[in-house]
Amino acid sequence: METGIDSDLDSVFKLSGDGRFTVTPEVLDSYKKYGYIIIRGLLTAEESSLVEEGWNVDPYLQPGKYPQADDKGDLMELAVWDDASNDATGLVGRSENLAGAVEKLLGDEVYHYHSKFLCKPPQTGGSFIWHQDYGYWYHNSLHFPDDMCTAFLAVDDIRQDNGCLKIIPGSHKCGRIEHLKYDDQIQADLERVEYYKEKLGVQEVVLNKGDVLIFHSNILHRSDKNDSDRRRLVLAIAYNTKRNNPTKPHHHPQYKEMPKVTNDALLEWGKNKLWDSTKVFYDPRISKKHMDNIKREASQVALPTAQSFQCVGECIVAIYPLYRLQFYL
Ligand SMILES: O=C(O)CCC(=O)C(=O)O
Repeated sequence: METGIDSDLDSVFKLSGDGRFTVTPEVLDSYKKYGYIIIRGLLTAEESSLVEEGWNVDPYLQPGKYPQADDKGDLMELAVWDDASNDATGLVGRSENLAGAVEKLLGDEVYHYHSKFLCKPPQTGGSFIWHQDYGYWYHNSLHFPDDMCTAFLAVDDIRQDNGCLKIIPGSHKCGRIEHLKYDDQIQADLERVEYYKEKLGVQEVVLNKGDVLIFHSNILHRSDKNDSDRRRLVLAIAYNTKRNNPTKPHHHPQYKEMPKVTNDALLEWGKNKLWDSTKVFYDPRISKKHMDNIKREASQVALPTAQSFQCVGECIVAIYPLYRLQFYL
């Protein structure tokens, strides 16, 4: 069952008249029930454009961009960094409206685990397979999935045709699902995913520029290739709580205080646009090495791959002459 019309979405909220977001008991209940909330219009068009400049023109970010191919070779462009920073992206991630809401949803002080821009260029931007973020974060010595979430901020309008996120609402209640190796890809156990899809439905998350989806680290999600002529740019900010400090150091940070800023800090920054030279961008080779380790540990699931079809084909070609031969014997 796939839904996806805007009005079908549960868990959708907006700012109050004074531009603040409040986590009311209803918001909290919704997050606990569905594992996500959407805040419409977290950023105005002007604020969203400042974030977009982070991707387009931040001179420190440009060399941090790297391509990532999906299983079909379709390319996305990414940039990943650990420190929240003092420029456009960091000031959104640290804002009272966003970081303050996340603290209320998770019930503790939060820190910046990492941020990334995910750009699906028109026509070529690749897909993501079914996974839970905690399916991977589990391997980083993090123990409490309820203490982690991602804020998925739409920097462009995101529709079905440019690769919107698909989520299974309520799947955070299924706990961490085994992530298995299918061919060369690590995905959530697809037999279980099929069951949850049937039981809970799939929600296509259509967002307007400036909207944010905040989702639990165990929500199952995926997205399709960008088949449109429009780019799909997202800023995804991952948060962790102070009390869930990873028990072993790894390639993302341990707890470090993340001072919050007022909601107008982004527009103030926009007056001078001083890009933060201290941001350290992630080397994709580290994440490749990390994923290779996870792959080594994961169980392989046999799939009818193109290779096995080819193998069956070759057998038929080999056996057919023998079959014909019997008529002559
Ligand atoms: O950008 C997307 O569509 C999905 C990204 C994602 O799931 C991830 O980075 O874990």
